Amino acid sequence: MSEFDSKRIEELLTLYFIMGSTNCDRDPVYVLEQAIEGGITLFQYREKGRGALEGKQKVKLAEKLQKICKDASIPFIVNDDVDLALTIDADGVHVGQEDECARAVRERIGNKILGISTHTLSEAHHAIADGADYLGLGPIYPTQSKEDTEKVQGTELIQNFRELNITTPIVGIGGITSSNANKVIQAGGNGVSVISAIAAAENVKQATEQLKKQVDKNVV
Ligand code: 3NM
Repeated sequence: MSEFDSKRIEELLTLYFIMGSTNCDRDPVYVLEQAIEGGITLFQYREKGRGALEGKQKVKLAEKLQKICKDASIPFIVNDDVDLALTIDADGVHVGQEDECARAVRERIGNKILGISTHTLSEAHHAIADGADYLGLGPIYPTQSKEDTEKVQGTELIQNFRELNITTPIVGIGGITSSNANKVIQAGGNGVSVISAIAAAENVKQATEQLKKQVDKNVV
């Protein structure tokens, strides 16, 4: 487990913004600053997809975005790149089922935050045994932001996990907007994770505020 207890992880998951350069048609620095002003609670650097930065350029953008997060006391998570997370001393790592083995990641990152994407009960049990601080469940709704997703799960997946006594912090992901975020929380999610609802919004700050309001209203 990480240095954060699960109550704190639950709070951090409230509005979890994920972004890389390929998700923005504007300067990612500007988008992140606006999202922070709007009230995000956690940030994940996910530099993936066609045209994603590599090598030094990837590290450089990571460092820029990390500094913005640090100044705002928003923990900075790196998607699926443990070397990068260790190089820049990020606050945590998020891995999927197809990424580096979660148990090995936990060993390498010590008490940094570890998030794991899971889609079935068996994956969830393994993730928890491997030392996950939180589970990412998705895609809850159809998404344009990731090509190789599992089938759409609906909020039932979150509800099922809770009914089966999975008490680990859960964040929903995939197609979440301010119109459906309430359902993710009502099903038992601790928060919502979004790319396009913030990164592609015309007014990033306002879109973030709207999402935050919907989540806060439903968190018990
Ligand atoms: N992971 P948006 S869905 C990064 O199902 C990611 O595990 C998913 O983007 C999963 O908020 C997804 O734009 C994309 O739908 C989420």
